[in-house]
Amino acid sequence: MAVTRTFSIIKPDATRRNLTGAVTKMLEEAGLRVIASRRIRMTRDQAEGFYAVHKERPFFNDLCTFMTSGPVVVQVLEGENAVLRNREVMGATNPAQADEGTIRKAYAESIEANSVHGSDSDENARIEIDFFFKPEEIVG
Ligand code: IDP
Ligand code: MG
Repeated sequence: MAVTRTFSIIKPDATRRNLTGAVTKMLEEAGLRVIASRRIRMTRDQAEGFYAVHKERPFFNDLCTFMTSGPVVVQVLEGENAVLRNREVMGATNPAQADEGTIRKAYAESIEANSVHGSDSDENARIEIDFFFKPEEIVG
């Protein structure tokens, strides 16, 4: 298996409850290494651009409002098969369906306020990393 990269966001519901460290600990324990990290307040434009693939979905407007409602922590994660590894430790989108031991099972408040984002493919990981980070900000 190859060492690859993925993109993660610790969402406003988690930063509000001071869970940045707790979420990051679960990522690290899953074998992922934080090789870039920045706490930001997303603008509406950033949220709409980042989630453009979902713009026809009924939850798009609320999702952009939620993602701009408080600080988020954007991160680049590196590890063996990082995209899949991160999706496994994140758990299902809907926390009611998330497995024990996952971040969303432990911390998510709802299907919307579900504590973390993670890229769903290597190609999207590259696009999402480029959306928030310059190459020199990533130190692997
Ligand atoms: P993912 O984050 O597990 O990849 P996606 O389907 O890509 O899930 O959806 C992006 C985000 O949109 C979710 O993490 C969640 O915050 C929000 N979302 C997804 N489905 C719903 C829904 O049915 N209602 C409200 N928000 C949703
Ligand atoms: Mg997704």
